[in-house]
Amino acid sequence: MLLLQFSTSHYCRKARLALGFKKIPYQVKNLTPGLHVLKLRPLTGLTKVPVLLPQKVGEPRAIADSTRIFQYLETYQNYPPLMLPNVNEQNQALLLEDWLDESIGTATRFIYYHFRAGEGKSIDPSLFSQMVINIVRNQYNIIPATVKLASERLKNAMNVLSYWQYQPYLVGNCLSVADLTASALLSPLGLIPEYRQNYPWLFEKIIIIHEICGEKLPAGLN
Ligand SMILES: N[C@@H](CCC(=O)N[C@@H](CS)C(=O)NCC(=O)O)C(=O)O
Repeated sequence: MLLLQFSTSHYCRKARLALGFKKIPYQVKNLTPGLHVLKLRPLTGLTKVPVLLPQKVGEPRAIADSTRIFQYLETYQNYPPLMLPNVNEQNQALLLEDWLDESIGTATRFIYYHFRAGEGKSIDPSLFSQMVINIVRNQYNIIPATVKLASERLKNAMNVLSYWQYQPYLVGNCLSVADLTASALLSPLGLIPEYRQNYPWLFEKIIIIHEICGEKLPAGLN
């Protein structure tokens, strides 16, 4: 299998966690932001990574979107399962996945790029890195007012998810789409001292799940 990705994308990390959890061998191809559209649009009709190419006869040519990739991988190889056996618990896990994908993953993007352009500029002050950061900030309208909204949203998310520190899994008795999604989409916060200080339990969970999935730890946690 081949995963088309941006190396820094937390949604691509989500797909890698699932591939690693299921121990499915794969390769990655890092696309160049901007030029990625030329490759992706003809393949999927969409413009976002991750996109998974199964590269096998009888399998779909391309699967776009991390949620669809999870669903595909579950049918491709159901063990170890990503979906929970109890229907109510599985629905709860899917709800958490969707909330994390659509709301929280975008909020972490705002906080992360704001940090990298300001307090965290010294992590990579190179002209190229700052140029990429500024392109992303413009693309998503990352300005102080939207960053404030994202920060409030994340504070609420931490309250909602805080029960996780007292139990091994977000839903039910085994690892699910919810744990993998939270680990990937909140991982960019590991670089930001304020979050590491306030929510040490979150980063303990992120580290454990990365170890289970055989995925390299995100920056700030290694
Ligand atoms: N809902 C999508 C979100 C993926 C996403 O936002 N990808 C970003 C990178 S983190 C992207 O490809 N952006 C480029 C673009 O929008 O053209 C998923 O879960 O896969």
